[in-house]
Amino acid sequence: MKEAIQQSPGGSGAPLKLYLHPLSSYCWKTLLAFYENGTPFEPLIVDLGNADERAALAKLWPFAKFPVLRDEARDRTIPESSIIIEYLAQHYPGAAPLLPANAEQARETRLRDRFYDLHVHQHMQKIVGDRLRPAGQHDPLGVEQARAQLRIAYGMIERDMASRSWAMGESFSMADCAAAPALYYANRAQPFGETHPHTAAYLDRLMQRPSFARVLREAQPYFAMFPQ
Ligand SMILES: N[C@@H](CCC(=O)N[C@@H](CS)C(=O)NCC(=O)O)C(=O)O
Repeated sequence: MKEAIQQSPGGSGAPLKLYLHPLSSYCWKTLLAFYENGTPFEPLIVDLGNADERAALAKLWPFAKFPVLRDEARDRTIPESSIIIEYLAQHYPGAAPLLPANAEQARETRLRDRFYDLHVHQHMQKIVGDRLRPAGQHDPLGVEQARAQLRIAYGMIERDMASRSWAMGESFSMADCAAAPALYYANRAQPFGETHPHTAAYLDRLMQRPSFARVLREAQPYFAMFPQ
């Protein structure tokens, strides 16, 4: 596994190791949380096409999906992007709380995080993933169903973002960490720039945010690998 992402301050030797790939949308979501708070960590790039690296990741999380966080100081392995963000908020809090202390607002933030993962991100992955399937094994019905679900989600986001800067209002939160990669790649899979101006403006704000601009900059050398 390589370390090709610029180290966060104090990164090398930091107790937190993040297994990731710089092109992976769910990894972007957790990178945003690290960068928002300047939390030191060691990025470990996993090439899933390499059997040894895949096996090493599967030892930590048998599904061999990233991101996976390893906290050496606490001897804990944490999979799942939302749970990693919650873990950081709990054990390594920074200046930018990504989950509100207020229980009602925290639940609402989790709902929006789920919304972006399940109703945008997942459908985007279905469309993009279908391009990687071997000839003769595509799933046009599944892709059309994913597109229909995305259209519903875009309509809901458009209504919400007409009156707010970020997913939860005026504070950047875990829900925005979920929204940024989901909308970035969804806009490539099923563009919304012409039809959903508030959603497009929200994506622009996300892309201008220093944490996400950094994620995109670091992914740049890998973009040629993205299936068109
Ligand atoms: N629910 C998981 C999803 C993780 C996920 O799907 N990761 C993708 C990359 S964006 C992955 O590892 N794909 C590799 C594979 O499925 O083989 C999370 O939130 O972390």
